[in-house]
Amino acid sequence: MKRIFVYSSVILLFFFQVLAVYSFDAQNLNKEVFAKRRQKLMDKMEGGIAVFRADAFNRDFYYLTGFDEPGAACLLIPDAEEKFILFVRPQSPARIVWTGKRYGTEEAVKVFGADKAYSMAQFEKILPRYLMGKDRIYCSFNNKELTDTLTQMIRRPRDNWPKEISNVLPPIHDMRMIKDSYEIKLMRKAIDITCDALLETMKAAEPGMYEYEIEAIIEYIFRKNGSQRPGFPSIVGSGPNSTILHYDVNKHQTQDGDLIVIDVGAEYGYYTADVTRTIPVNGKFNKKQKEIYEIVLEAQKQAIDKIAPGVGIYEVHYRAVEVIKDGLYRLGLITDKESRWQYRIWLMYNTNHWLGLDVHDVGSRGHDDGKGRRLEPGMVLTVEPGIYIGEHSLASLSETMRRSNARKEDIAAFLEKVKPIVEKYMNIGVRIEDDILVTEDGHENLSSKAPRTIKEIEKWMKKKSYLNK
Ligand SMILES: [Mn+2]
Repeated sequence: MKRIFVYSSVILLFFFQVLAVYSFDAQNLNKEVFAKRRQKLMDKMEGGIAVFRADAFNRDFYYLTGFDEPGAACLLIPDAEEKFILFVRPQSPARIVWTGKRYGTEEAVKVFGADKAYSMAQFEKILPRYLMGKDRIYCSFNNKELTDTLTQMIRRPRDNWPKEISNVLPPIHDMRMIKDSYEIKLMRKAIDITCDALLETMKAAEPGMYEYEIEAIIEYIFRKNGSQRPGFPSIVGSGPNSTILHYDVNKHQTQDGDLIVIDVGAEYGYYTADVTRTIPVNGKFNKKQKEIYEIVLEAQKQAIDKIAPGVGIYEVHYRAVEVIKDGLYRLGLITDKESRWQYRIWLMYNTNHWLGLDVHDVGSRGHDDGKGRRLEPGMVLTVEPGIYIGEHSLASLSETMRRSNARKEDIAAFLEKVKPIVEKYMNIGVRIEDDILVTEDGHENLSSKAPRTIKEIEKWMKKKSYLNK
């Protein structure tokens, strides 16, 4: 009797074990978070019906549904009893053998909270039934195929049939700009993992290592800590490659004396981090590297200090630019602080972008009055000034100049003056990037765990990593 009890307990335990793994995603999904977002969007709609279709994973679709399988569609109908309709790939035992389980229609209701679920195969057939009686359709204008199909459909004159079609993305992207507490939790995790990877890299880096070895350490720490993947291709650029903004070939061997720009981000729960640190591969910044590094660090600090609700995102950028210009002028890399083109040779991009489900997250930075979009609590943005002095920098000058009003003789005089200074700092590229959450009374640097000061970085680089013994 006792023995039977033990056996059955083991079997029961095994059964629950399987169930626990099986329903991992279901347990993780916070249904209410997604329901709230859908309701918020429906509140912004003027009746009608929103139609979404995601043949591949789509971030806007995921944001509203939490549903992450490809081959899905969804309807949102504010005025109906059944407001949230999901179309999903059906469960198929024969398929499970090859590719594993799908959610299927049953879980679309149970796990994802759909009021009704259908097989995706029925989408085209069932859709007209839901369009009937609605005066307006909302859909994502990014999905050209769906937009075209729906436009065709409403052209056919019918009674009780939608007459208008509008883009549903602007209100969704406005919502996505302000992160809720659920999103901030995931972003904190993604950013923490990224900082841990950078710390391990600081310990492990040594001259002679290949860039891809450093990439491997970064991405090992990502996966080890539960990140699904890098949110974007990891950038590990050493020496001359440190001056190439989106260098991701990562195939060169580091040389003693190189700086390495490491621009990486773990993805966690579909949210990505985006953090950059620049480190000397041998563990010590030399004098010239320090001079450039300190300018970038000061620019980044002052830009971050500015971040608070009500401040325009361009004001943050221009704060960084002012500090960079001062520094470049001091070193002789620009000859005129007022020049609108000189500093752009060394810093050629806007130093902020939104961060979230996308690494360059949705939402415009705004243009209206030159200050840009005003910051609000819950926004997350990166601050990533840099200075890049490469072989190509001056060569690209004539191309850059075509877009400015710089006079030929001014350019010639400038080149004459700065050439020797450029030689001095050749192949030094520095970028420092942190992820900043706008809070009610200012901001929080979510990536402060990864050291930025020269002293701290050099201290960390003296330690040994367990990964390169
Ligand atoms: Mn970035």
